[in-house]
Amino acid sequence: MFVEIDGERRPCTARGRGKGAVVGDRVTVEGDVVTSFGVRKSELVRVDALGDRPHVIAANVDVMFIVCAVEPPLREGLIDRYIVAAHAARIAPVIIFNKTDLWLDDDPEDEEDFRDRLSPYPPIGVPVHYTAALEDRGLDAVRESMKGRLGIFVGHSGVGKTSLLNALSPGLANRTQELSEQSGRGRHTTTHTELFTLPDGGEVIDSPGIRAFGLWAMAPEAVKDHFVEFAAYAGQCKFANCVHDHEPGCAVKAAVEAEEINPFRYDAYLRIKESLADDRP
Ligand SMILES: Nc1nc2c(ncn2[C@@H]2O[C@H](COP(=O)(O)OP(=O)(O)OP(=O)(O)O)[C@@H](O)[C@H]2O)c(=O)[nH]1
Ligand SMILES: [Mg+2]
Ligand SMILES: [Zn+2]
Repeated sequence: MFVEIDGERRPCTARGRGKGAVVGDRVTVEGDVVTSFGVRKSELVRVDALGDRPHVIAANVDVMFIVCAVEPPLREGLIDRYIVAAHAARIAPVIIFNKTDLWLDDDPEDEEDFRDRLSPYPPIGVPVHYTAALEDRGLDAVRESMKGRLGIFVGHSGVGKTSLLNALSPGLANRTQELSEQSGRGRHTTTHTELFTLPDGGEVIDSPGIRAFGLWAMAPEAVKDHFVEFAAYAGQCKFANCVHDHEPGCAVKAAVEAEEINPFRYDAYLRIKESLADDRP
């Protein structure tokens, strides 16, 4: 692993407890050996490829930048899962919708459609920033939300996470490019998770794109606690342990019917809850 010491990146090995260190950890180094890491203020966890073991992706993250784009196709389902994971880990979620150059030049209806689909998020406290990384558009708001914080870029492969990083900090571009070329692939797909220090202050972790995001160790009954818009109604449900599904006298469902809660978000809730129930042994 690489450790940044006084602004310099050094290759290190790990021993003992140090082997558990992940990107974002503040580590203790003896010589070039990582021996330990500090108490974490947050852990971003997901299920590994086999679907059963928890895997800490990053530590100490303050803000999760959920990157999506005009293409590959926008999937709100993935955004909703990321928001649940962020909330569970006490990480602030922010959405970045990238490649807006592809809509602005083409079809105005396209733009309206995307803005519409992302409209449920700001009211629940998740800002949406519209960017075009390749044209350096919309990045100031993103820079502002990075200051003094540790952020992570997550989202599907090809949405432009690494391009955003390069646009935010042209100084970092060269090195990222270099690494990509070394990998010898046609596409500059990110293959490992790495932390970058931004010149304007703040740090950001670039991570490889993923297809799906497994929520580890979350009981289906707990998912409701991570849909913040339910909170104002949940206390009025007939049953104290209501999971806002088929129960009679459910105030959350009533709020959905009255369109006080966004029906798409409610559907996302049911889907996530059910997917976790299916996963149970
Ligand atoms: N038109 C347009 N293309 C973009 C923009 N940002 C990125 N791209 C292109 O989208 C492709 C993927 O960009 P990357 O930055 O490698 O995407 P990534 O999210 O890092 O992908 P992974 O590392 O595989 O997860 C590249 O061909 C970029 O040039 C943008 O704002 N507009
Ligand atoms: Mg990348
Ligand atoms: Zn209810």
